[in-house]
Amino acid sequence: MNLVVLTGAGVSAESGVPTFRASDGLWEGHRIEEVATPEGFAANPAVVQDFYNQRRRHLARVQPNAAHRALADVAARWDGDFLLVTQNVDDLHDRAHLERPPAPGFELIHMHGELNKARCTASGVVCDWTGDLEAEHASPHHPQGIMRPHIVWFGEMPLEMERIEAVLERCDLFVSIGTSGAVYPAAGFVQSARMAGARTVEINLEPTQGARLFDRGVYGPATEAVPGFFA
Ligand code: BV8
Repeated sequence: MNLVVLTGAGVSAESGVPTFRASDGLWEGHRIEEVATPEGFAANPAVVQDFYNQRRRHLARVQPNAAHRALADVAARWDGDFLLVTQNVDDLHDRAHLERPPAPGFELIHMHGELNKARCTASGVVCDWTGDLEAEHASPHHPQGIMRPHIVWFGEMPLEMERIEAVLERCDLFVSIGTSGAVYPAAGFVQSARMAGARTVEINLEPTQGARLFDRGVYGPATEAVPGFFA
């Protein structure tokens, strides 16, 4: 059986990583356009680099939770193909799979990039980066480039979309975990899975706007609902 799991900020919430839809609509005190768009970066690279540096430093202080570990257990014992596509830019899934190595059919895709990576704006070279990035941090790869966060901002194409769509076309079970379904194209994956004839399940703290698109809903904190569902 081919499994696709899509995760969002809700899977990392109980690790202490803030979700996006805070009540005030701000994102850690910033308007999204200011810190998560190419225009915002061009206008004020120092504000954007600092926004990501703060999140990078916070990430170093948190740990994977029972939901990340439950998915790593599934990946270790799944005997078909299992694609875990996350919208999250944290490395909590990566760390959970390091602790519990996956079976050969497993693949993890960070479709919106990764906090602990940076990219040269001139050459596109991506490298691991866990320190602070200064506003005009010169690229070690390319004399004309500066380093930017390896993050997919609004208006930018998510990563590995062809691969994700090819896997969704032969999906048997699609499970969405901890995402509000507010952002496309990720929010459209459930429709692609349904077109492929997959069973679809939403696991979230509470029903989302898109709950009716799923065959089944499992509601509660991810650290309880995810291990429970895959037990
Ligand atoms: C693109 C990286 C095209 C940044 C992110 C109008 C209509 C439709 C689409 C658009 C439109 N106008 C613009 C668009 C496109 C736009 C979009 O969808 N905008 C939205 C706002 C309408 N999308 C894009 O721009 C995307 N690119 O379309 O490119 C293109 C085509 C060709 C060529 C070039 C370009 C790119 C979007 C990527 C943006 N980057 N992240 C960073 O992290 O710094 S988005 C960011 O927000 C996340 O990655 C995630 O994708 C998204 C939503 O967040 P969630 O993960 O769902 O988190 P949220 O807080 O919303 O929800 C948390 C959920 O968890 C809730 O349901 C809550 O109930 C639950 N929860 C909370 N606690 C728990 C829990 N569940 C369980 N247990 C708990 N304890």
